[in-house]
Amino acid sequence: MKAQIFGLLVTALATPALAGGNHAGGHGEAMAVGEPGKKAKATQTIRVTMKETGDGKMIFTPSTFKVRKDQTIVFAIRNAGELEHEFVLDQEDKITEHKAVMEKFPEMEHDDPNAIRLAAGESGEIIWKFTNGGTFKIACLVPGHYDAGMHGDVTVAGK
Ligand SMILES: [Cu+2]
Repeated sequence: MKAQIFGLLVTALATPALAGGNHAGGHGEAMAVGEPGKKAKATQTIRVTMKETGDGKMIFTPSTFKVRKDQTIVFAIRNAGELEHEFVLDQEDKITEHKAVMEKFPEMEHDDPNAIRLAAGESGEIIWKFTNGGTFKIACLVPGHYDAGMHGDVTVAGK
């Protein structure tokens, strides 16, 4: 239900260029960034910490990732900060759309396989299979957090 509402909001907010565009995937089809993976197929675990810093920034550590196409990764994510944070993995234009929706509707929660929201001190994981080469983003879309530094790049090698 929440996911459906989110989909409608994103559609409503999409710019004409995006709405009329021919971006890979399209509505209801495979995501360019990949698909939920199976833990038994994972070949690497990447530990990621989310936190605020003493000088007012918010960060992912590490914030750059290099993986290979068709690799399944376990992202073991820990919120070591004092605020709630989230880890969203997606292509850059989807992150931008989602960020705009979150700024309008900050209470919105989502329940997507490519995202996890963690309270202070909590840990969780996302198991993801990267099915396309390219550069993708991770981000925290709690309003203000992206602009405080909470984003990073995932480079997927291979075509
Ligand atoms: Cu955050």
